[in-house]
Amino acid sequence: MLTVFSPDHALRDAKTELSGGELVAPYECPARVEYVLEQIRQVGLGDVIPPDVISLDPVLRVHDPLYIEFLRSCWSRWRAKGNRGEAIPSVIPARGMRQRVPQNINGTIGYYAMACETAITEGTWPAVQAGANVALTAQALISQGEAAAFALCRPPGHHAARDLYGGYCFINNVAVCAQAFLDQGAERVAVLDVDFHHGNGTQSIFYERPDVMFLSLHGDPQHAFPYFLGFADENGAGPGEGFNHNYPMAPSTAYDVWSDALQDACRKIEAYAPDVLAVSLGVDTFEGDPISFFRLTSDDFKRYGTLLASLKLPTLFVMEGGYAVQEIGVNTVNVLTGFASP
Ligand code: SP5
Ligand code: ZN
Repeated sequence: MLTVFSPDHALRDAKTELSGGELVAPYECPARVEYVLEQIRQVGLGDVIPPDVISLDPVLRVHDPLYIEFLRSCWSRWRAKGNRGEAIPSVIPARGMRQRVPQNINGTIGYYAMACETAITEGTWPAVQAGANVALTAQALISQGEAAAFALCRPPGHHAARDLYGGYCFINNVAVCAQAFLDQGAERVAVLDVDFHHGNGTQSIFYERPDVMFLSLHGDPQHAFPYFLGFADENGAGPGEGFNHNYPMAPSTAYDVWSDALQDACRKIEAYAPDVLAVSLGVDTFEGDPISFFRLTSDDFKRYGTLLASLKLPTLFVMEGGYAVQEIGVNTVNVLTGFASP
């Protein structure tokens, strides 16, 4: 299996994350994907290739142009106001407030935020853009006939909505790829999100559409980020009714229960008969993850990789979360080898 990777991910190197009322070192750090890369080489998964240079057009198929302009200009606008720390919002347009974009960057940033842990920094935009190009280059490989490809993206994407960043995400890489498949002739795309957290951004982008089925296995939002979306009764709306499936699961869920949910999701994917499968691959379901509460073991990742291969669909894997940095390489590559050599 080919992997697409760009060293430009390292430009996203925030010093702060708002956590428990403190500014801590971010969980979503550059070392994460370097461990994955090292393990890919260790097991000989396949060649690692750089992304193509791609315009923002496919990104603008799922994101608001003014939001993308905000991401591009946020850091310089933030600094120009005399702010000394990394860019985080202090006010959000909550219930009853007007949903309008203010001119002052201290307001603009709150308008576009779905969470406040994620700081915007000097190199964030070029890293985010490189990450989208990584995803789209892997997507193009599948379009051109590869059976599978791995987009080793960073930062992750699945919490980013049409005009919202947060949860460490800015551009929704998997959503951009799903739309690109459709724009290149696919009729139906399934997006399966196995990251520990609900893929609220991907869900919201496709919620009213039947051409993308979204399925997410995740920590019950009563207890886990993003808290305000990802419940079992969210099944899609309008023409998208019946094409969204959530599997919220309780603290301490292990592979027996988790894999039952995955098999149910696989049956729904089979019935949908998509042209292609895109997997939001987060490995923060691992028992050792510092911010999550599932109990998957490193071997379990290989097991479910094999399960995914039984769908026999062209499959694009897109890197999302996973914060047990020492083990992220083994866990991620176990999914890919379980898939490629079942
Ligand atoms: C892509 C992805 O996995 N995003 C996850 C975003 C999670 N944001 C909230 C993190 C809260 C961390 N709290 C740490 C408490 C440790 N004791
Ligand atoms: Zn996650």
